[in-house]
Amino acid sequence: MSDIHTADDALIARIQASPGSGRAIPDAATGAIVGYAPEHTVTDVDTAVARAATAQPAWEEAGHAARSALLLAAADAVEAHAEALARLLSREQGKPLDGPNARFEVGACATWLRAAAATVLEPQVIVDDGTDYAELTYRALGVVAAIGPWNWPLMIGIWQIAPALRMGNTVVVKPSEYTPLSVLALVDILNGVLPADVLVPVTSGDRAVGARLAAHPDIDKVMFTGSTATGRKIVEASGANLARLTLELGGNDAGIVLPDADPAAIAEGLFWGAFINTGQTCAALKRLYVHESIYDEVLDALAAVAERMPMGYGLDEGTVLGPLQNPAQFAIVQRLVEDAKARGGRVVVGGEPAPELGANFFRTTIIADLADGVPLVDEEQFGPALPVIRYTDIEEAVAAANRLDVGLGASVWSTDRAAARAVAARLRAGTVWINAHGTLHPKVPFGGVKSSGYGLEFGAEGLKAVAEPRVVNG
Ligand code: TXE
Repeated sequence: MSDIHTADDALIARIQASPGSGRAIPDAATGAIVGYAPEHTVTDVDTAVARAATAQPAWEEAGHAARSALLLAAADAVEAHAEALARLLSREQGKPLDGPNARFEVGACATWLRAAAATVLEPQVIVDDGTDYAELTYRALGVVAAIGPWNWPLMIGIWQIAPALRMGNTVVVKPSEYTPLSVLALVDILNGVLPADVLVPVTSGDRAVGARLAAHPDIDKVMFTGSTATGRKIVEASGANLARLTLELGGNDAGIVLPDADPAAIAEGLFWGAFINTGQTCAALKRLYVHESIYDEVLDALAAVAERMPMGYGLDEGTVLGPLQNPAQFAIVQRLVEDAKARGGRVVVGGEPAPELGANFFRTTIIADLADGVPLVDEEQFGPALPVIRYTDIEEAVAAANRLDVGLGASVWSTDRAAARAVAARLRAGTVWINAHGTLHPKVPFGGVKSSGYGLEFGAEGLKAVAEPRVVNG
C-alpha cells in the first residue's frame, strides 16, 4: 500500500492477525484491497460467547457509575482516533469524508456513547398507597449479540453496543461481511479502555457465523439491523433460545409535500433526506409524493440541489456522495432504474451508472411521473434513485404512503405545522418528520412498525430494550 504510514493503515495493521491472512476487503470505490479481516468459524462464535458470558457478572457488578465513566472514556478514545477511523470507513464503505458521511458518522459514535453514559433508568414506583408498594427496576440481560449492516457500520454498531454495555451486558459484535475492518478498528479502540471480554468481535464472510450467533443458547438478546429477510430468520432462531430482539429492518419511507410547501426552502432537506449516504440509509426518503400544484417547482428545486452535489472518491475532500457499497446493491439500483425508465418514468437528473468514477458508482437519479406499483416505488432501492409521484388529493397521498408493508419513517413537508401534524398523525411509521427526513437524536426513541421491525433504540427506551425488568413488590 502506498500510504502505509497513514494513521488509518496503522489501525488496519493492528486489527489484522497478519497482513495477507484472512479475507481481503476491497475499497468500495476502487476495488483495491484495504485490508484483511479475520475469518472466524462457528466454533469461534461459541468461544466468543463463552468469553463474554464469563466476563458479564463482573461487568454488571461494576455498577452504573463505573460503566458510564468507561463509556465516556471510550467516546474520548474514538475522538482521538477520529480521522483515522473516518478514512478507513470511507475506503471500506465508500462514503466520503465530507458532508453527512464518514467524519459525521465517527462523530455520532462519540455522541451516542456519551448519551448512553448520561442516561439513567430510575426505579419507577408503580404503587405506593400505604397498603401496597411496588417498583419497577431494570438490570442487565446477560450477553447481547450485535449484528450489523454495511451502510452505517460504525454508527449502527455503537447504537447496539453502547446501551447494551451501559446496562451491564457484555456484547459479541458481528459486523457485516462487507464492512468488517472499520468495525474491528472501532472495537479495538473501545477495548483500549474497556475490561477484557466485555466486547468481543467475530467476523466472517460466511453467513452461518451470524446465524450461529443469533441462535446461540447463551445469547440473551439480539440487536439486529439489516434486511427484513434476515430479520425473519433471527425471529425463527429466537424460538429456540428465546433471545429478546430489537429488529431494525428495511423500509420504504414516503414523503408527502403539501400544496403550501415552499419548494426552494425544502429542496435541500428533501435532497439529503433521500440521498444521505448515497441513498443507502434505512430511514431515508425512498418515494416522494408531491401535490400537483407545486410538482414542477419541487422537481426543479430538487434537481438544482442534486446537480451541485459532487459524487466521487471518498477521500477526495469536497466529495459528498460516494459509490454503492457493493456490486449486488449496484445491480439492484440499476435494475430498478432501468425498469422505471422502461415504464415511462421521466429522468429529471442522472438515470445511469457513472463508470468514469468507478464500477459501483451510479449517478444521483431523480425519476418523475411514476405511479404506485412500479418497482422503483414499491421496492426498497437503497441507493441514489428517488421516484417522484404526483398527487391531487391528500387522501390519495396518505393511502399511498401507508399501502406498503413497511413503516420505518415518513415525512410531511409544509409551511403550516398544524396541517402537517394532522397528516403526520395518519401515517403508519415509527417516526414521522415534519420538514425533515431521517434526522436522529440520541434521546429520541427510534424504531419501525410493520415489517420494518420492532423494538426501540436510543434514550431511556433504548436502555430498557437491553435490560430485564424486575418488579420489587412489598
Ligand atoms: O443485509 P442482511 P445485506 C437492506 C438493503 C439491502 C439488503 C441486503 O435493501 O439490499 O438489506 O443487505 C448478518 N442470522 N438493508 O445482505 O443480509 C449479515 O452477516 C443472523 C437494509 O447486507 O440482512 C450481516 O451482518 N445474522 C438495512 C447482517 O446480518 C445474519 C441495512 C445484515 O445482513 C444471518 C443494510 C442469519 N441467518 C441492508 N444472515 C437497514 N435497515 O438499514 C446474515 N446475517
